[in-house]
Amino acid sequence: RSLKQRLKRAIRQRELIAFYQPIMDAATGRIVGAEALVRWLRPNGEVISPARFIDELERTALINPLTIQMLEQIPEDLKSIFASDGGFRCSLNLVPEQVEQEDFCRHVELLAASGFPTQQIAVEITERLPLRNLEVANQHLERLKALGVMIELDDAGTGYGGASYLQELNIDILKIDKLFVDTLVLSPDNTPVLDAYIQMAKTLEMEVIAEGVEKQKQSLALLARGVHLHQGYYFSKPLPAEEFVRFWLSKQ
Ligand code: G
Ligand code: G
Ligand code: MN
Ligand code: NA
Repeated sequence: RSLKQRLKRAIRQRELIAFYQPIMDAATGRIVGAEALVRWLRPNGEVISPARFIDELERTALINPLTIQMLEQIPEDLKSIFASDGGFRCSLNLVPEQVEQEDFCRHVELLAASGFPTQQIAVEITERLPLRNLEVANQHLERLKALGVMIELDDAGTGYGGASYLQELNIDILKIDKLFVDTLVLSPDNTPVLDAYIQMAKTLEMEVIAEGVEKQKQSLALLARGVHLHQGYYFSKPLPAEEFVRFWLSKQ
């Protein structure tokens, strides 16, 4: 069978599930949110990384049913957390094409109509792929924002958008890529590009999340630069839902 056929079946069988990586407020040590990241859990227990299948999902439009499953899974997996912390926010990844289509938007509206507090959801739009129809994209983003959904720019500075996504889209949160956070290890006193991104986010009145924080040294250097929302292996790798909920409880 082709990868496409196997993935189609895996979605139907609910073998593609969300793992959750905590987003910390490093200033307080509290978990303020999570990013949902898909994993392929094979019946034999093997866990397959999205690096091996996300491109195929994107090419075949199977990314759409997968994303809707993720959107439905998040409120269930994290029910107890959403209920006890109204400020907790979970993000999921969209490819630009999904912002140009109405489908995702409509599902979030259904979720809101079902009573779920959609201000506890955020979407990450990657800059790795081109966005063609900015006008339509903006209409859909406005519908999401009307439901309180936060819009995050993912992989900022690494892809197609350059500053144009920032200029053209109504972004709330800038996710600073690991590429730039890494410079805090290589040359901690000389990180001009990282510093420029932090400054730009400040000027544009955007929140910042630093990704790929692997060392305490990086976390401290980011705090010194006024960036307190951190995500990375230093705090935790992405965890299965039950483990994530236990991790969250242990930090309360
Ligand atoms: O979780 P990490 O482990 O290996 O993810 C690898 C890549 O797959 C990242 O670029 C991440 O953004 C992407 N990815 C993970 N889950 C999803 C998802 O649900 N949708 C999309 N579009 N990309 C995802
Ligand atoms: O592309 P995106 O930012 O959506 O995906 C995040 C990717 O980064 C996922 O593959 C996730 O597993 C990975 N990741 C998260 N934290 C770290 C980290 O501290 N170090 C490294 N190398 N990868 C990380
Ligand atoms: Mn992401
Ligand atoms: Na990223």
